[in-house]
Amino acid sequence: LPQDRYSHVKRGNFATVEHNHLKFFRDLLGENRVLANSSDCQAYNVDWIRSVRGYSQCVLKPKTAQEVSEILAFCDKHRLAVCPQGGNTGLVGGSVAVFDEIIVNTALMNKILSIDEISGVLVCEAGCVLETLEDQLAEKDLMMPLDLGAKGSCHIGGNISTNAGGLRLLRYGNLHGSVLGLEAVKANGEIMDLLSTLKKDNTGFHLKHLFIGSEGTLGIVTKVAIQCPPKPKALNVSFLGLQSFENVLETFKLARKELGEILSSFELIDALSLDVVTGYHGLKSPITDYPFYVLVETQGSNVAHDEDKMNKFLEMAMKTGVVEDGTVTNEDSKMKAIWALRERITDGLLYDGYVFKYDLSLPIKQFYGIVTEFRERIGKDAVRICGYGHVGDGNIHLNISVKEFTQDILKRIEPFVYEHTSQLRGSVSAEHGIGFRKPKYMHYSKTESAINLMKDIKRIMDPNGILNPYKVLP
Ligand code: FAD
Ligand code: 2HG
Ligand code: ZN
Repeated sequence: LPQDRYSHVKRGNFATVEHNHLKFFRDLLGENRVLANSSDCQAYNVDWIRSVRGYSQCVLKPKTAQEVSEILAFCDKHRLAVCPQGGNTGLVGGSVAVFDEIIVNTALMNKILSIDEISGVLVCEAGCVLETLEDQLAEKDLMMPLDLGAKGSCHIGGNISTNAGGLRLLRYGNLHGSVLGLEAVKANGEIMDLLSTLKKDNTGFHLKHLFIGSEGTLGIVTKVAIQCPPKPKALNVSFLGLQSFENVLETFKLARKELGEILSSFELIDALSLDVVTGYHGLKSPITDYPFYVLVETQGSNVAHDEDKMNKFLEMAMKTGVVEDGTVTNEDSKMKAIWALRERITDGLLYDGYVFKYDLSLPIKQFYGIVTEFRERIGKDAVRICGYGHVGDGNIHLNISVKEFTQDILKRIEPFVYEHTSQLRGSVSAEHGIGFRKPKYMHYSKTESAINLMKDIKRIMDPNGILNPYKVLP
């Protein structure tokens, strides 16, 4: 039975969706925005990496905060559990139902409300797709302060709810900094208007932060105000080949020193990660084979100045021998092709079979050690053990792929991977969140008192626990 699928998680004491509930939703949203048969709901029940599957028999597609408010007030009153969903690209199983929770999907809340060309403030609804926002802002010489491989599908509300990091966090910071305000609906249906567009506002507790990164457990984000940087006039991307991880670190140090304020990204790809995209996707690497590759990007406002800096950085890196080969470009199509080598690793890995994913923050010097450690521990029993990620943010993506999932391999990876991270005072979830897959590991990165305070906040904001149950909190 669906409700007995997990030994460690039992279905909560929630009501089951019935005809009278569906009638209420249909009266509120109309026929087309209430999906209530298994085949229509199927795609909304499976996550992007196909690692979890729910049994929701009801997907709702509100268009306004008022509709979200009426849905949640009704669900709270009738003890119906709810799973908020954006683009469903989350990587920790937070965005799909675990059992039969009602899925509230934000796809139709996709209006841009305003773009202020002087202050660079964008106000939009939560269901706007990140790439659409990027395209619209580009017309006004602005850009989004975050970018990730899932940009074509993920929603800004989902990004905020996961506090997504992405490829340029090193330069533009995380969403706790760039989100100026937001509107969210609490579990009881109350609409919280925190949609400030002010840069400075120290009037009391900064409540917006409760919704940034809480993965739909405290409310449904319906609108956002974001500070957007100007679109850079000058862009350069270099792709470098290196012999060792020590050389990667030396190169990072040099990049920070020589590129200074224009450094916008410093990403690592190891050889086995590159094989994923050259092999499965048929992408071409612009340089010959190395154990490590680094993608360095600059964004600035002066073409000649930026090129000078990038060239000087490359010259120094090659002269000292830390970088052995490399290519640099400012041509749009070539930059895109280089970025694809980094962005398409995640979907390529799925062709290996089942993928164990670990999204860790580690002290930068010990950043890659975890990959070598696992190669020794698991060796040929895995199809691939690779590491890539955001060197500039101390965030590695350790991926261990196997032909198919087995408990034996799982036991050889966990809890060791979390213990190791905890011993180094790292984070067991750098940017993807906790979702359904990791609540029981949160204690490796958070103290008991911190977890208890989170539980207290949850009780105050969602006393009946209807919002994303089984997720985040242990
Ligand atoms: P969903 O997957 O739909 O939901 C994610 C979580 O947020 C769920 O818990 C859901 O319940 C909740 N949620 C969604 N919308 C709302 C809302 N409006 N209100 C309240 N709760 C809500 N992440 C990074 O941090 N950095 C990366 O570089 C990165 N790259 C990625 C690349 C690929 C190819 C993929 C597939 C994923 C990547 N991710 C990355 C994962 C990342 O978390 C998501 O892509 C993105 O932030 C989630 O947005 P979404 O709209 O798809 O949210
Ligand atoms: C990235 O940086 C994403 O590409 C996904 O965060 C990481 O696939 C992963 O493990
Ligand atoms: Zn990442």
